[in-house]
Amino acid sequence: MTVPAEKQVSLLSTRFEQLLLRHPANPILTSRDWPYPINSVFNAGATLLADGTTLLLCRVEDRRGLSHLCAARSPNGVDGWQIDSEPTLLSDPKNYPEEIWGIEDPRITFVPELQQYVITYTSYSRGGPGVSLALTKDFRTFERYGVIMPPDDKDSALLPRRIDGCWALIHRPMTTLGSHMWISYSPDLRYWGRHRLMLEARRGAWWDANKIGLSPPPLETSRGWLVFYHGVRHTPSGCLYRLGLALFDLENPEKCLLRGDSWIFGPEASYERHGDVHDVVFPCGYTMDADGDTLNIYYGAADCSIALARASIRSLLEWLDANGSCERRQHAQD
Ligand code: BMA
Repeated sequence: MTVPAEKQVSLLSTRFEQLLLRHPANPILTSRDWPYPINSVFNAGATLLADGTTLLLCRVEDRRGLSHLCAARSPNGVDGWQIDSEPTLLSDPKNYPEEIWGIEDPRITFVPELQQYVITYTSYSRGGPGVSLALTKDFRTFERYGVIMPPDDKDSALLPRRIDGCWALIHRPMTTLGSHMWISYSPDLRYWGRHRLMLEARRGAWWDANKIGLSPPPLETSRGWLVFYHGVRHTPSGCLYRLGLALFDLENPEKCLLRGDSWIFGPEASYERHGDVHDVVFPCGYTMDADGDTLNIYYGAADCSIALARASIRSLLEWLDANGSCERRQHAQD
């Protein structure tokens, strides 16, 4: 007898604590939902608008292989999506040459001080991927600040408030020593400095060895900044993208308080295991329910679709208390 794919997933999953629960309607958005011809839709930034609408700013790949961003709005964050009838934010290589090969993987931070959403995204330049920033009030018009971190750099998000008077940006420069998470500071969102290593990829056989990156923007909790990050494991059959959890000090966000040893979410369902790029779960955003505890995490699945998983902030913190340490980071630095 063949066990249906979804049953196999739940059999596998019951062996570990399930912190992120997949929505039964997954995948919630695919290329078939799009009002114009596209290859794929994945890796979406997410936010709740003032009227309670869920807005996803989706990475859409066309059939040249280049990406742009397109907004999808839903009253409940699961279905009934109203998708912009044409690209919402297209690359503009005439004015921003760093966007020549498209724009990708947006993260959205609502900044109360500015009363605007700050979007950080990957601009794909001739020199490789860099980080660009744009501001918007309504996801219809955008003020572009251009490239703020030169190549190779990506996986970036802004903290929603200043730290010690400065804006703080997490990002992932690539170096010959590995791909680690860094944090940089700015007085005005344009000029960045005081670069600090924030979280290192581990080494050897670890699931998050050699290459990590921020997933959605950090979430401010009373215990610290809760950070989902992805770890990339290189295997003979390709890369495995999984999700880990860490907690950072509220007023000193480069200080790691806790880091989980194991991943908390990885590709298991068929739409995560098979696609344009197999075995990828890649969240770029979440919304929070009115209970102040439930997170709706939106993630790209296998670079082909957008899926939704729910998690409780309280349970994530409890899991970190039981499973987190920062010793290994200390060792790595030593
Ligand atoms: C990463 C990013 C993501 C992508 C992932 C898997 O490097 O480029 O956009 O989802 O690879 O292909």
